Amino acid sequence: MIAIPDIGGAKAPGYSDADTPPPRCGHVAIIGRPSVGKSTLLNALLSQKLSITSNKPQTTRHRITGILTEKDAQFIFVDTPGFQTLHRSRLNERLNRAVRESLAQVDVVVLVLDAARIVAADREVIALLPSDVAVIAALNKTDRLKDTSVLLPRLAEVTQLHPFTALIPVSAEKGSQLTALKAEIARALPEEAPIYPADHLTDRDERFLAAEFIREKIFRLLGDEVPYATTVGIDSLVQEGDLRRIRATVYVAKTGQRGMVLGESGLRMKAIASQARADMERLFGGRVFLEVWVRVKPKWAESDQSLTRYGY
Ligand SMILES: Nc1nc2c(ncn2[C@@H]2O[C@H](COP(=O)(O)OP(=O)(O)OP(=O)(O)O)[C@@H](O)[C@H]2O)c(=O)[nH]1
Ligand SMILES: [Mg+2]
Repeated sequence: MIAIPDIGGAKAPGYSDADTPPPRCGHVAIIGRPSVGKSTLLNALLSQKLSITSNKPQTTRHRITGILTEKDAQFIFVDTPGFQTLHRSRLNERLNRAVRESLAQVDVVVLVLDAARIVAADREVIALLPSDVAVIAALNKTDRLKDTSVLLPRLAEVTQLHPFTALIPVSAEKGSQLTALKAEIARALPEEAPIYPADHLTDRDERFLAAEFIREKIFRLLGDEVPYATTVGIDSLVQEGDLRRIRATVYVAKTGQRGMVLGESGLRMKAIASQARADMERLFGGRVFLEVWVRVKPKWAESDQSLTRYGY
């Protein structure tokens, strides 16, 4: 469990000054096809960079819980991998399973769509929606719409696809309409006492988050092939005062990919490590010494045994 670092006034409000506990609390799954902005939306809702994002589909490979505690409600958001059916692989089967499992255990679903267009892949996700749970459609990336007059017919189109509780156009990147989205989610949450203390941010530990930040830089700094052949393991994480010493290994599937991750004179690896370290220091609230190795592990994504070992 990682708590929100104290970065001067950014702490979530506590309950100590309230006489009664907040009346609403529940799990909110964020689902949608790849690249619609689910993880960007989670981070925007939390005002924290917790879940990794990139312009490549299937960046997220795990369920990640992000907890937001406000005066009247505790939202336990669950970011999920993009649901996809185009590419079949062992890894994708596990990612889709994670989406299905998330849907089985939630109080509210936020279905993220791209406000610009609804495609067949969105309909496949909609087909998974449970009928007994409130589903709110968030039409994301409204900042990208050149002509906002498309929004009205788009909302009419989306209404036909499922009995949504609400439809909210948002921009996760610009942070617009998030208050309206949160208000709709809160209305659909059960009246329950909070499950987590007010300052808890996620159920994931620092080892997981450290590996994810490294994976994000690989997605952002490498081309279209290598990120999908890559996973990251944390060999050790030792805390000495406010310094964390982290040793990580990037696993690639083929020898040639190792050189691509390292880059000429190791320069790409240097950029990956230094950007990942900056994210870790921000989230963990202390200094990080990061050492990253690259190893070839053929077919890591194709055997159930190694997928389980790498946390999928
Ligand atoms: N312009 C704009 N871009 C956005 C917005 N939200 C997300 N993006 C971009 O869309 C891309 C995908 O965002 P992610 O948050 O990684 O998408 P995701 O749905 O989590 O993707 P997967 O985890 O791969 O399924 C990134 O390049 C984001 O910066 C938005 O509101 N406006
Ligand atoms: Mg994601």
